[in-house]
Amino acid sequence: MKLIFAIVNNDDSSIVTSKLTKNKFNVTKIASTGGFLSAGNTTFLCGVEDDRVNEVIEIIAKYSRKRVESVPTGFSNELIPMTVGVQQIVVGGATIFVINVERHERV
Ligand code: 2BA
Repeated sequence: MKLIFAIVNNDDSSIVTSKLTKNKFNVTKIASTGGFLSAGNTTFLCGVEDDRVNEVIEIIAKYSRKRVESVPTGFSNELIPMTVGVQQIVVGGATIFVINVERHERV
């Protein structure tokens, strides 16, 4: 068995949830925050048998869109006043980790 952690944009969270549950996967959603952008995102936890891992990844990949975000960049020192620019970064589709599960109990 594997445990899949998938970090997904909040805007894609509902469709990813409905597609996973429709395909009979158990999921837990955790509200999370990206360290770099400090923006909210959603972390999915999904425990699955090994032979269904790719199915989960395909669903998440299909419904998680890539986005370009503009991030302000600032620079200043004692001689140069603050100069503000904008950097564009690509966020997503989804960041996925697959971890081996040693034991799973429902008691
Ligand atoms: P954030 O940390 O807010 O990162 C948002 C996007 O900013 C990233 O998109 C990446 O394009 C860029 N970025 C992140 N850290 C950077 C840095 N130190 N310097 C320059 N650019 C940086 P994604 O890679 O698609 O990541 C989306 C979200 O997934 C991240 O939000 C974070 O919450 C999570 N994530 C990504 N990689 C991770 C990892 N290795 N471990 C844990 N969480 C991760």
